[in-house]
Amino acid sequence: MAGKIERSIDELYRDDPERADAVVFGRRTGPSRRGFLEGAGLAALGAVVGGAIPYAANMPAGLIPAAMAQGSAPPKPSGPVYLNFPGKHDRLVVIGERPLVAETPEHLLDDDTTPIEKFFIRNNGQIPDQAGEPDKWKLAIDGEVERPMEITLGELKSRFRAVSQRMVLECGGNGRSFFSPQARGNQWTNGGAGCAVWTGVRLADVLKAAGVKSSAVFSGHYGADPHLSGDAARQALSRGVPIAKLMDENNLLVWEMNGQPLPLIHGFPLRLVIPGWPGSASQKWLNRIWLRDKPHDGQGMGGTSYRVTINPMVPGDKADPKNFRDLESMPVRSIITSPENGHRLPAGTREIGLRGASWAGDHWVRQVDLSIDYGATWMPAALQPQRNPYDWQRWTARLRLPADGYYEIWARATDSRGVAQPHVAGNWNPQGYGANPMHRVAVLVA
Ligand SMILES: Nc1nc2c(c(=O)[nH]1)N[C@H]1C(S)=C(S)[C@@H](COP(=O)(O)O)O[C@H]1N2
Ligand SMILES: [Mo]
Repeated sequence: MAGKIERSIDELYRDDPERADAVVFGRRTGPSRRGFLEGAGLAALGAVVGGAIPYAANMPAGLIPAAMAQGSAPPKPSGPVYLNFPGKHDRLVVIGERPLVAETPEHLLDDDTTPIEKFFIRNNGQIPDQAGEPDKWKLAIDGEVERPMEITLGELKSRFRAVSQRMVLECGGNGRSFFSPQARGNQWTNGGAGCAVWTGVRLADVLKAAGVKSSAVFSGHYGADPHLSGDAARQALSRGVPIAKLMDENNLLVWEMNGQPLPLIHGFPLRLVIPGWPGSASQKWLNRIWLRDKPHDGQGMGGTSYRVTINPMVPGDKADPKNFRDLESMPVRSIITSPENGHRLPAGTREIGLRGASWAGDHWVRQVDLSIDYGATWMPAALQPQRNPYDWQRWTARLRLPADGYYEIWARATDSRGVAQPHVAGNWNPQGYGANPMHRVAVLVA
């Protein structure tokens, strides 16, 4: 009988989290959904998560226990589909097959520098074939410049000074699966991000050589990947940024990743890296930068693409096109990279070591805090400095566990402006940008 209740709660959290919550926490009405876990609900939930819950009194209703969910999205009953792709780790999770999109589970982001095999993949179109000599690859810079140019990769390497910087690349939709109701698009958890060492020349040096006119206000980026339909007149993706961001010295024209030639899937032979903003600005297979006298209107600009609301909207409502602005700097985020969600420790363990990473778009992270009691108390992590702007910041912590049982460890980062991660994804928008709720992992001491 008890077994039946446990199984059904697990299933219920998958199928109908709201009802599962009502069953476990008791039905609550009124402005606060805060439930109190006791009696039959506590026993049933304890059985499902595999142990007593020392901080059960603090457990918030309306949040699926971390043992059963990554964030607030219920897991697929069928489980994840793992990527099978040359040179890639076999535990990257496929989010889409066509176009190919794959994310890195948080625990695989545990390296200081994300290895190529673990780096996420995001395509909007087809993967181009790449025959030919990389140094003969041509990049056009045209539009609002004094001297339009067509420059080869070989000339970029010989005419400009190369630099290497470790920087985060993050998909604009990272965290999208945490939105409720579900937003349209790839259902990323926190794994649409990685931090690699990028080698290339500064975009600003090259643009200065072309002579940026005062009429240039925006860029438009183009790549060689065919549109999914195969229609040669259509772009898979063509985004751009305002001129002030474009001229930032941290933007690179990149041909090496972690000291290796850029892999084809990451844009070989040449890509842009425009750190801190949605990854979609970092064009792969880059062959043209068009400087424009007005905001770019390429594929992926306008409407609700890569755009967030100006004033909050009712989740799920029809979007008012005038209420949107481009998503610029990515929001602050931290992830626990060790232990993995669902980690078990032997009974009697009273201390746990944690590692993680944190980053904050154009900003840096000034603090990461951890909680094992559902946010009642917080402990600061030891946070490492950045190597260079746009690097992520690794952190470590040791926490005391007062008793055996089921814990959720929550991580919350605060950026250099004082903006912290929320408990749940806010500012819902139709295509799901900017979701950065705290990451949490379940740990069982038993
Ligand atoms: N040419 C081209 N560049 C592109 C894309 C694309 O579909 N085509 N996707 C963009 C998006 S949305 C992201 S998040 C990053 C992902 O880079 P990665 O696949 O190297 O991880 O590439 C960007 N550059
Ligand atoms: Mo993206």
